Amino acid sequence: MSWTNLAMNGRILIVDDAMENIQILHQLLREEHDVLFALSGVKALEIAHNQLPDLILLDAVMPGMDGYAVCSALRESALLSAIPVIFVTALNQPEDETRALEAGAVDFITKPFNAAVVRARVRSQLTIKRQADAMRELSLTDSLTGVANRRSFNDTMDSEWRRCARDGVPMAIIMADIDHFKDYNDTYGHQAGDLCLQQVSAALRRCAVRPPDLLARYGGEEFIILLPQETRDGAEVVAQRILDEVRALDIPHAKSSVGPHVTVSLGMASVMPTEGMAPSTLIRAADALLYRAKHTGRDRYCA
Ligand code: GH3
Ligand code: MG
Ligand code: MG
Ligand code: MG
Repeated sequence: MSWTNLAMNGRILIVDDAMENIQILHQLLREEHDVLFALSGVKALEIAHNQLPDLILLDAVMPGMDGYAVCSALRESALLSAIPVIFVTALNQPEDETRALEAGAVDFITKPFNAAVVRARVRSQLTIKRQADAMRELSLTDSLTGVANRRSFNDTMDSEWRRCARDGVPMAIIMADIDHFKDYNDTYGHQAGDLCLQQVSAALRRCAVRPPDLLARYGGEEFIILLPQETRDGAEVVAQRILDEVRALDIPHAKSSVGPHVTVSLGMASVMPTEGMAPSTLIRAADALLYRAKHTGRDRYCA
């Protein structure tokens, strides 16, 4: 797929306090894009949260929350800050445009506008947005297994930690490390090792299935599973399921001291997060328990 194709069929939110202005833009864009609309700044933020549009066309002058305030609020939201905003307004002074760009807008269109120019500017911003989304996705994904990478894990861990602390709910993590994987590579070759990593990560994925759960590749043959809002008992059930799923893959490993198939060892730690405690304390605890699982025979979890 080319970058140009990626720009088609965006989801566009039009924000204006006058319905006739919304209708004009809707006419102009509806053939190429899905169009949503809001008649106030407050409503615009609500729809943006629920529908995550690819682009927002924003009026500047509106009663209550004006376009500049909407734009600033979008920039401050972790969820919404990547959505590009184009001002579409009758304001036409350089100060108005400067103020919009300073508030975080990517473009500024003054009325009366030319339809073809508006369409072209919309397409161009959608293309940039898609490229940025694709880059972001790449930067957060492990290329071998397709699961989240360590950077992505750290970001999610930090935000889920704060959420659990705020909501007063527990959090668990499981560290998983393939047993005798160096011997596996030495026996079956590095390509077979890569395939094994893909199969094990798929098995782990089947064990962490609730929406807030996150599986990430933490290091070479080490995975980490974040289980927000999970109790200690619940996490032990997940750990046991992981051991079973990996055994069930039945991948031959003749040199393993536990085999003759591929197994994993797990460290599981859980805690009631608080703002004053660092998420790394939980990771260190799971790591120490993984070490214990390794030294007490492998193919088991320690909690
Ligand atoms: P233990 O049971 O104590 O965990 O032993 P181990 O051999 O699994 O542990 P060790 O840390 O000594 O070896 C990890 C191996 O994982 C060595 C490394 O070559 C291999 N490895 C790391 N990343 C990859 C990868 O992307 N592909 C393949 N094929 N192997 C990898
Ligand atoms: Mg207006
Ligand atoms: Mg290992
Ligand atoms: Mg290891």
